[in-house]
Amino acid sequence: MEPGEFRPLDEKSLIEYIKANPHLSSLLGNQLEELTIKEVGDGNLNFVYIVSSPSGSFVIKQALPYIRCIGESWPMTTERAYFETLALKEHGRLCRDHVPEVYHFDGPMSLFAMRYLKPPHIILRKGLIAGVEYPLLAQHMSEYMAKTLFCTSLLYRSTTEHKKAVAEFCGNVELCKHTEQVVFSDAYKVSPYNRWTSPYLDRDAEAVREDNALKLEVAVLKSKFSERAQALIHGDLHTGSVMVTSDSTQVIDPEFAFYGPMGFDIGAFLGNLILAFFAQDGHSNEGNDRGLYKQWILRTIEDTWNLFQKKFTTLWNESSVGDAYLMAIYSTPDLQLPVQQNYIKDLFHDTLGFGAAKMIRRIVGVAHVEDFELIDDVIKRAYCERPALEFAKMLLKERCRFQTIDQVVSAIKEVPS
Ligand code: ADP
Ligand code: SR1
Ligand code: MG
Repeated sequence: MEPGEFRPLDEKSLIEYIKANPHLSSLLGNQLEELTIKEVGDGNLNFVYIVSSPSGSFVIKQALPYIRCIGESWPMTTERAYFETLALKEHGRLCRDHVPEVYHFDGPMSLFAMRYLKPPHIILRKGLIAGVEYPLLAQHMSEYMAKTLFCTSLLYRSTTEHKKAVAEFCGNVELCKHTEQVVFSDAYKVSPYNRWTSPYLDRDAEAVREDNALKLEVAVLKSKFSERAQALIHGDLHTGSVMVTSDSTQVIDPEFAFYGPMGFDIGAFLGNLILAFFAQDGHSNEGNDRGLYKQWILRTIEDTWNLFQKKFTTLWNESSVGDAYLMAIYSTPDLQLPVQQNYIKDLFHDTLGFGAAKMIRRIVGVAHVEDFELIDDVIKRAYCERPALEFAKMLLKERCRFQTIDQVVSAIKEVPS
């Protein structure tokens, strides 16, 4: 094996790779004879291996030069592993409790090693499908989002620090272009990649493509996504990017990270919770109508936003050292409060708009979510997807009429099911 050259690994060749790397070997207590390696990647893009020995463990994630769930026909830069590592390190520094530690990075091989999130950690989306409540989820996710977003914004950073970091993450352009295409464009036009629960949603997908008011609003969001370097965002913060137990919440998979609008992260998380809500009827059975669970999801949506807003404002009050709102001008009570209120109001409307766009792309775009896909009965699936799509279209177009998250939750409750 030549060092410094890219080669895709498999469960066998990874053993040789680890043996040739003293740091990785030492993480396994140098017990390489009793190594187990298992590929577990169930995400859309990459290959993920769990590596364990009797004395240690880690996860290796490798990016191949294409999108895994589509195949080699959709090439994708392997540099994404570099940006994922960079974002994990930066977000981990700011929020140690909710981001796995990175142990190793290999640029030419487009791979990195990180902490293995052991069972009972599971992907949040799977827990939501199974109907499991996570009492600390809102607390943890609001903390993660408040810390990572506030501390990488101009509310906390100097213009010089901020511009330098923005410039570095501009290198993640291919992943940004991918999101521009699949979230903000393809769903609104005919695209060979689009799919939906056909024939039941044929007319609904067509209605999205014919909705000019919707297209005007999504253009506003696309422009904000491409042009606003507000903070270092995760960039793909759906419920498949969070691993949970009843007392631990870990955010993985920030390969789409770049300096973008904060609302794209908060919206991704809340929008995916709303999808989980609408999917519940498809997972109900005689023993459990999922009624109580739906209420828990709605409470979690409300708590996440309200706690985020509180924590973000507290950080602002305690550490307003950035160049955006200079203390010398804005520290007086008659300015500080309105400045914060305006900022949070805009962020709330961005959150709703981006959250709605993320819902729409998961119903009529290329990549769908297991919340709906695991509903085997396609008529039942379409029956869950249609109200979710209708709600998302309304939310995207009318986001600015909502003042509070409980108004949004009330609107969800009013959707006939
Ligand atoms: P992709 O970039 O392809 O979306 P993910 O980062 O989402 O890949 O990881 C795919 C799967 O690998 C996850 O759904 C999870 O099951 C597993 N996984 C990823 N990172 C870890 C980790 N640190 N610990 C345990 N399992 C992990
Ligand atoms: C082909 S689109 C694959 C999607 O999976 C990732 O999680 C991103 O959301 C991306 O858009
Ligand atoms: Mg993923």
